[in-house]
Amino acid sequence: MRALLSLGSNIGDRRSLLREAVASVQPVMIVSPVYETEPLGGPPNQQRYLNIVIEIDTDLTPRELLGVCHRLEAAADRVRGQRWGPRTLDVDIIWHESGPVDEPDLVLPHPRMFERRFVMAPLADIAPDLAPDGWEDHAEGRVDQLGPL
Ligand code: A4P
Ligand code: MG
Repeated sequence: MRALLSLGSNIGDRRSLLREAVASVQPVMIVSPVYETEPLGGPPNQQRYLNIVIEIDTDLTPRELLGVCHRLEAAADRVRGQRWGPRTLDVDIIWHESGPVDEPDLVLPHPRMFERRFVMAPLADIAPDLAPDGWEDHAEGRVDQLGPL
């Protein structure tokens, strides 16, 4: 089944952290261009993020995939502190072909994706079918495309 993940990093060697995460999720079908993005939410004076979206082909259920996301974050030595605070690696599930999920600790499609240019710009590059017309008008935050990972 098709699933889309959003990855972001704003501490450490951001590009290497994204590369290592992508290399350890298999099979990855498509990797978006890398975007450098303005931090949304959280404390002031955070570094800019690097963000990507990837499409994977998976037999995992959304809940099993959430476990994979948390393992990838742990492998990047992420320390959970403040919500929306700086992080070595954040991996969110954006969308899963099996359909919507609405549980306390897992909501799909990701409820905040349409407001966030750091998700929508790379998503629209690789999965335009999931980006509704006019998304540009509803998404906030400045993003700059840097090119391939
Ligand atoms: N959770 C619920 N739904 C999902 C889902 N679809 N995918 C739960 C992944 N997780 C989901 O996340 C908290 C809990 O959300 C998870 O344990 C999971 O059970 P977290 O990663 O521990 O905490 P967080 O990331 O600080 O909170 P949250 O709500 O996930 O924040 P966001 O919305 O992910 O925002 N600015 C830029 N430019 N780029 C970024 O990547 N990221 C964030 C994080 C804020 N600002 C950013 C960026
Ligand atoms: Mg998260």
